[in-house]
Amino acid sequence: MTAPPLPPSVAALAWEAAAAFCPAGRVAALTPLGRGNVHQTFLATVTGAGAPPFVLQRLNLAVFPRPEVILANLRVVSDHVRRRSRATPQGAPELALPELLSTPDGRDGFQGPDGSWWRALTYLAHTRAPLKVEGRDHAREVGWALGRFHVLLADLPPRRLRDPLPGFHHTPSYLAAYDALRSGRPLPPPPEVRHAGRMIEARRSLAGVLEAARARGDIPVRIIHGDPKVDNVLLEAAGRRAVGLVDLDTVMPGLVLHDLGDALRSLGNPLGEETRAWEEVRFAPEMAAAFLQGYREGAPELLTPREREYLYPALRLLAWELGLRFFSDHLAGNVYFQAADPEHNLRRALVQFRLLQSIEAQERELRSLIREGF
Ligand code: GN1
Ligand code: MG
Repeated sequence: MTAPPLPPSVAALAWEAAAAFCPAGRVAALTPLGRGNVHQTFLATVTGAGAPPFVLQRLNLAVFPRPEVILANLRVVSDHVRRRSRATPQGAPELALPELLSTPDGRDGFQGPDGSWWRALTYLAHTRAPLKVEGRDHAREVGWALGRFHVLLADLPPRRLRDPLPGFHHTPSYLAAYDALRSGRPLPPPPEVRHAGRMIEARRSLAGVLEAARARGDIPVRIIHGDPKVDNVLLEAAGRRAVGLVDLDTVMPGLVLHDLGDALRSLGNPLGEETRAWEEVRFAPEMAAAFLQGYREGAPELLTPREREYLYPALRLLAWELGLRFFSDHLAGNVYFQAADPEHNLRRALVQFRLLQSIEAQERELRSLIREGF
């Protein structure tokens, strides 16, 4: 989505923050970058010192009230992956991650006089991040990158990371928050709103499927990305290989099934999650098959048989969970996900619910391609 224009006071702060990370050069331009729903992101170009461009982000403190936690986690994760990454024939790491830049006095963040928090990250140049799946090759590359990411972090003790977002991907909590928001009141009359409400009601029992498995000890806790949607995987600008992953704020101890379900619901939707044509949305099994093939190449021995059994429920769950989160935010007045207009989060929810119906209609085929894919 296009970020709303910054109020002049925030724009002035953005320049001040950028300058704080750039003592040697002069910041020449700040341009909006990416399509994140949470932080505000800019590319800062620098003149004068031959310094490379960098990424500047104003952190969303409503979503991440403890910026020091996400900054510390990012250091741990990027250091670990850099050390573990094998080198490509060109000498680059097999998987590049953005790294934190610090101010000359050694701080990882810049705090504005208005309480805002800003951080600077290395910009991974010569890459692109398609918003929607472009084809099977792309889906396979996304799978490979996520598999490598899981493997490279598999020996990092989960206690090295702090929980940046308590309750993230805890689906029963999202359902409880939805119920609290409704507090027994009927939904507003528009048919799309009623449809979204029914999509939630009819699947209440789905909410606990992974949490119950976690509580029984059926599936292990591992370090996950948390938000491996298709546009968080960087491809070579002039090629088709995946070369990096971005958006590491939700890297945390969790269930890889959350990552796998989220990546699948994202790249299995060729129209993309921002489409207005929500009634046309379909889940594409051939993309799922290519993704799983890539994941197996990246992480050949990681998943246990039990995790594989939960892959179909996880895919269903993650499409439903995101629909529930978008719809709840629509009812709450768009307080969490940045919205371009008042119906934006409703449309996003309808996209996920239509995807879910398509997933459910193809259950047999999907279960069998998952069985064959591993
Ligand atoms: C949010 O900001 P962005 O777009 O990277 C959200 C994810 C959702 C995603 C859907 C911290 O991520 O969980 O899957 O939107 N991130 C957070 O586009 O809630
Ligand atoms: Mg994100």
